[in-house]
Amino acid sequence: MPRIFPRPALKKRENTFVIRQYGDGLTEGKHYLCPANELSRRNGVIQIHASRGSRLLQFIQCTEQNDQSVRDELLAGLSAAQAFTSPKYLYDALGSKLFEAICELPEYYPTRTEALIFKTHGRAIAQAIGSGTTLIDLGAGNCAKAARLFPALQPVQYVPVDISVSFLREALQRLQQQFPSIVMTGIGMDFSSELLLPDSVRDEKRLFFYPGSSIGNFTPEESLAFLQRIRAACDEAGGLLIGVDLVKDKAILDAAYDDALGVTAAFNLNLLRHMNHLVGTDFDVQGWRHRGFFNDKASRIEMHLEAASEQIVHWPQGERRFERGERIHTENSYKYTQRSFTDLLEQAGFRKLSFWTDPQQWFMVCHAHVN
Ligand code: AVI
Repeated sequence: MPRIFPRPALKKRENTFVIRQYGDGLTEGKHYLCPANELSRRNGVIQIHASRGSRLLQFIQCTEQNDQSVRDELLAGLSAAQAFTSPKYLYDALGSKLFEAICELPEYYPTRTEALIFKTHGRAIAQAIGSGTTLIDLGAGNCAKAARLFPALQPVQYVPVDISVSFLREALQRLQQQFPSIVMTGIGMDFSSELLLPDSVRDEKRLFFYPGSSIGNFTPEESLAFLQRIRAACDEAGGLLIGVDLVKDKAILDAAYDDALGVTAAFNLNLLRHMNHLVGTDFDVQGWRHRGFFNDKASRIEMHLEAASEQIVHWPQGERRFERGERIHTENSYKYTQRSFTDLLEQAGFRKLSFWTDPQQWFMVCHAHVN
């Protein structure tokens, strides 16, 4: 256990990290400063030295946000011949709320269809996995989807991972009270590019949980690399539980990503506000239109922002002119068949695959073993 200093005792200075730690007699909800010599770094991952046996609710911020690399990435995309942004920039605070609203829309079937599959086949899914897992929830958000699995799965440790530990704090505190026997470790990490977990995450029987068809937001090449990283992070008893959206009628897909209320449009347009904040661009949101449609050749939904009239966008040290009708490509959401996703999993080295689907075969939950 590190000695952890309550906030008044230590001012933030170079080589200290603000960490938050709860439970085991420590005051709940306080921030602590932890001197660098009580943390270690392995390949850039910041770790707190906490004893494995202690029942702690622990939060670890692994990936450090680098404002300059965010600016460089966004401006490179904005300046490309075909302008693009990574879909991760759709999720500022407002974007995350708009995404939650999308999940409630009648047109957006994935969330409720996946929930139906878990409800209908929960017992069979838990049987395929077995008990005693280290449940690693990638993109955990409010942790609600994984929490529904706790009674059936009885994980030994629950490890929600999201871009920032602060997103996880409230949800995890609540869950720890509800499930006091599960060790909980919240991790702040951009897991889309690396998956180096701190030592306090058990190696044994890791089950990576990636619901919501978020795998669809990677290109197939990125998906393969991501699945390979997951496989490499598992021991012999490890596995993956993943939600995958399936190819279906174009009209259903188009409506899911261009709803009548315009919530998906707001979600997409909000990216421009987020960019103005991150890189100092002067996008005028009213000058842009949402486009969301299924591209059946590429088997993916594409989201774009289209200039409604000529737009000149400025930022410190640069500008770009967009003709009327010119687009910024903001997101892809790939749709798979059971066959195409099986191929991807097998290529990544997974075995013994099980699939569960809904009566309309719109969505699929899949469990895959490492061995
Ligand atoms: C988070 N992800 C799985 C959603 C999707 O369906 O691709 C994001 C989204 N974009 C528009 N609507 C929802």
